[in-house]
Amino acid sequence: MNQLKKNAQAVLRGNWQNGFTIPCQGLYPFQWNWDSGFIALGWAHIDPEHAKQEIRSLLKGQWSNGFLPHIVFHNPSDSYYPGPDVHGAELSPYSPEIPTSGITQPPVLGFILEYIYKRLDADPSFLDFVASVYDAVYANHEYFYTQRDPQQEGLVYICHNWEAGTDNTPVWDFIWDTFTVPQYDLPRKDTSLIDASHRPTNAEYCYYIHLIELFKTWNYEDARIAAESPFLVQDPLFNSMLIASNNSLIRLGKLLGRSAQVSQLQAWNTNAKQRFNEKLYDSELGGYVYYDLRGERKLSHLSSSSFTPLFAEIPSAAQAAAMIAHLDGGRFSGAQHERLLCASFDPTSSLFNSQKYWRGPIWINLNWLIYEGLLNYGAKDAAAQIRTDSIALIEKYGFYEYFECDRIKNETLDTGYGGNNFSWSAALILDLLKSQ
Ligand code: 9WN
Repeated sequence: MNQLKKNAQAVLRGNWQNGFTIPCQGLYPFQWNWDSGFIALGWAHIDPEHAKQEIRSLLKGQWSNGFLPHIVFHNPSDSYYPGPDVHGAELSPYSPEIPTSGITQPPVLGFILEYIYKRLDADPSFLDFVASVYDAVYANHEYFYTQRDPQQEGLVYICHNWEAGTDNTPVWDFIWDTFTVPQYDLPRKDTSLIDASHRPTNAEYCYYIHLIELFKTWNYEDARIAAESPFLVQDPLFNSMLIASNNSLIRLGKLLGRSAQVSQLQAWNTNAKQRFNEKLYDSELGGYVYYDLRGERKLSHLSSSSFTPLFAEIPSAAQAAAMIAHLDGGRFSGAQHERLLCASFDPTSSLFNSQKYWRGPIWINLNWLIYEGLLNYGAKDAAAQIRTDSIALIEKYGFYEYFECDRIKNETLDTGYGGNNFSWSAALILDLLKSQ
């Protein structure tokens, strides 16, 4: 265990760039939004000052309307496509001096602040730090509820697959089917850095780039995006992250005497949790699903995102039991636990692919969220299983970006998938090793 800890620390130190941490050398050479949150939690186990710097650096990219971009381009690099010129965030009147993207990612900062505070045993100096960034994180939540919820129902939308963080989940296939896009010239770098068959296809990338091109023609104006974007989805993972972060900001806000902000957060959350359960729970599948707000239809497929409401304490006991069953002898684990937890997409679906990016492989950040979520509901066996599987994969292969879930295939395999020395895999293993 000690060696594993040392190796995890070495990954984070190796990816540290004097103020922030890149997710992975070469493949992801900038600061990513939700990566940074998980990475900051990892730093809290090594050096809390680095955790604070990580968060401050991310907030340097915040727009004046509260929006927090998915990438902050602190320094130039030509090893990633698309870079700042393609994103063109400067077209928005709200964008900051520093180059950023114009799309966001799951809002994890609120709960990350609370986790770090807990892991540091309620250190008062960390609470001072929380006080110094509280308004910025709150402004980000306010942005979501005022700009990303056109029907004022308590659920916010994402307008790009990269906002989901689960970039090529098969769920998006049903969105891509609804519109056509030009063939772009794609100077991709990722496919020459790692096995191209594990990455999204060029056809999928044309959709990704087309959406960015559309948003630029609208100067990233939210009202225009809400009215016209062909991709407008309510994502159970994204909304769970926002609700969990609301929960944390409420608790931290009480400690800090922020009563007006706490009342507003409580009002958002009451509404959000109720609507989430009414709209995103699929009782036939026994889990939460995505809602296509443009097409006004449920996208009824289970993925690892389906279980993340456990983390935000949204499900009732009965709903939680249905989800736990999928992980403990059900379709995600297999009846004989022939699959390690937790596949990123339903392994019984014809769209499942155990090697391809978000279409099946195991991701450590989702495992961490589900682990913590299972503990919220007292599901100790399933929690222990997902923790053990996560640690075993990293011990066997190293700190890869994603992993094979099939137990038999893992017996003969000698590598993880995607990038190696991947920061959040290291950061969250540090946290999992700490919590039992
Ligand atoms: C696009 C950095 C990011 C993660 C995402 C993951 C991947 C980027 C890409 O890498 O996405 O944002 O180029 O593939 O899907 O979750 O934040 O690690």
